[in-house]
Amino acid sequence: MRTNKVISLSQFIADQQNKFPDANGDLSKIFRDIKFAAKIVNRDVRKAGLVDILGAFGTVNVQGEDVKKLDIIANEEFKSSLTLGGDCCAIISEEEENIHHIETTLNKDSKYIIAIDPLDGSSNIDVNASIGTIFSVYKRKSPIGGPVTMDDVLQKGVNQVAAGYIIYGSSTMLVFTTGQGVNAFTLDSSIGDFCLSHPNIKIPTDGNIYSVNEGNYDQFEQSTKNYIDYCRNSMDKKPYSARYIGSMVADFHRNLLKGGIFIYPSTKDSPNGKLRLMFESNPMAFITEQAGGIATTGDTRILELEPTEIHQRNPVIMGSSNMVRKAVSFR
Ligand code: P6P
Repeated sequence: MRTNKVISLSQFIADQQNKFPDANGDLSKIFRDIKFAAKIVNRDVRKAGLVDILGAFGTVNVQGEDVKKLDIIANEEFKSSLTLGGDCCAIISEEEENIHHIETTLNKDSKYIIAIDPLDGSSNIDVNASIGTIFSVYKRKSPIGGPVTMDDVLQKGVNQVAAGYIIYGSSTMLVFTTGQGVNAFTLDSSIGDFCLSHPNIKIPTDGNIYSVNEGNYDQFEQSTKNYIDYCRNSMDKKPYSARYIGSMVADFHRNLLKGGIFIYPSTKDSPNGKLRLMFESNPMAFITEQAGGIATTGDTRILELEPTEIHQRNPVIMGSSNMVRKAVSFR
């Protein structure tokens, strides 16, 4: 008799926790809180077209971008769930300029800090393209119970305890790593839980998909142009395909499963590129490396970048190791 044992996210994390004798379950509770918020945001994303929660909220976020109502809702949802869960002492969010301190009795004595992009790719909300949530988990460096400092939140990507994303696509998936490989869980709405669907994901070392906004071609450095020209005219293997959704989580997830390269390079207008180190680059770089890929600025391993500002940006080249090496060889 076939036994399709369904493994839920909670069961998987509990099992992983058992492998770490000093683990006390706090990280498992962070995932519990993220999972809960993800289900709420998923519900709102799925009904976005029905309830009047679409359209610009009329404000702009710290990035100077129009904020859609779902951005606000998602940000509040994750903050609320992590606060009520009691295991997170501070949050930095792409939607907020400064540190969000959580000083309830429980939270202020916790050791975890969350960096989150609550709804990445939000310009795609109105056109029903896949969007996502991206998160990182860090341990505070200053003494537990004291005020959370900028030094606690501005940590190099190598210090991440965990990183992951939720993609609200044709199905809703939670993909994460705690440094023990990459695993993906698909939301089964019939039981209301995320179930293991893609264990131990490894990104193919090669691929034929390059993902970059070629509308910015004229603004790119010559080395980036040369690599794009190589992909367009490549004669040394089957032709490359250009795929660009404009939602990092969607472009990243496709490459993770099929192989490919994602590039958001520096441009004349944005010398540091567009993607944020703390909210997009670091978590996706951690996942990339754990899946066997490479994540670089072109000059530096992303996870080694020393943050100086909460919302700083950096150029990004990440994906299949052989493709990234080829792209970097043009620099
Ligand atoms: P562009 C979404 O706003 C985002 O931060 C990423 O999800 C996405 O990869 C990128 O910006 C798209 O930027 O300039 O190509 O529209």
